[in-house]
Amino acid sequence: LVGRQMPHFIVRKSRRILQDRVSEQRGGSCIIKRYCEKRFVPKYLATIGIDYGVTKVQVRDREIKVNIFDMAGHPFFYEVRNEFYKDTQGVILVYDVGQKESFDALDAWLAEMKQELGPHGNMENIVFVVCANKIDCSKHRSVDESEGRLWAESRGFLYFETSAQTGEGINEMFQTFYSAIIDLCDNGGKRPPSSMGVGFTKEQADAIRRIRNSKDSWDMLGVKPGATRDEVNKAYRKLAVLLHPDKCVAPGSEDAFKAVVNARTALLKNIK
Ligand SMILES: Nc1nc2c(ncn2[C@@H]2O[C@H](COP(=O)(O)OP(=O)(O)OP(=O)(O)O)[C@@H](O)[C@H]2O)c(=O)[nH]1
Ligand SMILES: [Mg+2]
Repeated sequence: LVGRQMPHFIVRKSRRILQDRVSEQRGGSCIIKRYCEKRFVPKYLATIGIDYGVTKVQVRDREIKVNIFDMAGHPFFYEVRNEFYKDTQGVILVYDVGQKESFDALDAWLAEMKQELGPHGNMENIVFVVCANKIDCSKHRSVDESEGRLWAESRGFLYFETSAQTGEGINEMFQTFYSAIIDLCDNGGKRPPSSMGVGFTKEQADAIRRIRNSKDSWDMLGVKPGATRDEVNKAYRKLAVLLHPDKCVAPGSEDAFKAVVNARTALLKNIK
């Protein structure tokens, strides 16, 4: 079951097979190692199934015992990790800022957790933190900070930029994470109001995401190709009101607003 309990030759063979799945090597285990052992191992040692560890930490005036379950990212281990979602108080979701697929996979991780918790499971009572990891490799970055932050904060999750290699952001992330879990427990299992309001709406977050992923100017404004001037202007006005930098504080709103202005200008040039 747990990597360390398996015969060595099976672990070695499994690791060899998993080595090529770069998009799943987000650095989850390295983040834990950096925090607990203050070191970094560049060689990839895939987690086999699940690894478990216990540590004691000081948070504010309390000493708390933390049980860490480090899950393997590979789909192959689904049957092993699905047993470990219940009774979770906090989740660290990790993606590699140089691997867009690992960022896109965050939704599937949430879905997997939701499914395993079942209809009575309540994700609202769990603290989530998103780690945008490997920020030391800035040259290869394919998911920028505003995109990651938007995904996290629009769901009421914490967001941190981290590097398990240099240690950047790791301690701050864990301390904030533990603090939030303690606040949640002290609050009877409900998120305190301060961490719920992020200052922007889901509609704004969805619009920014849609604009980023749009394939052309028509798509960006949400109108059909060949739409009339009036239709373009109407769609433009709606988005401009929603995303105007004076009104919208969501990460990436300024760029989205500029993109919408440019899309409208480009479209109107070609519409008689
Ligand atoms: N440059 C850089 N490399 C990192 C960082 N974190 C992890 N790595 C490398 O990324 C690879 C994967 O790291 P792991 O921590 O094993 O990834 P994982 O998410 O636990 O992977 P699975 O156990 O297969 O789910 C390893 O080769 C690490 O050395 C980082 O912050 N910067
Ligand atoms: Mg791992």
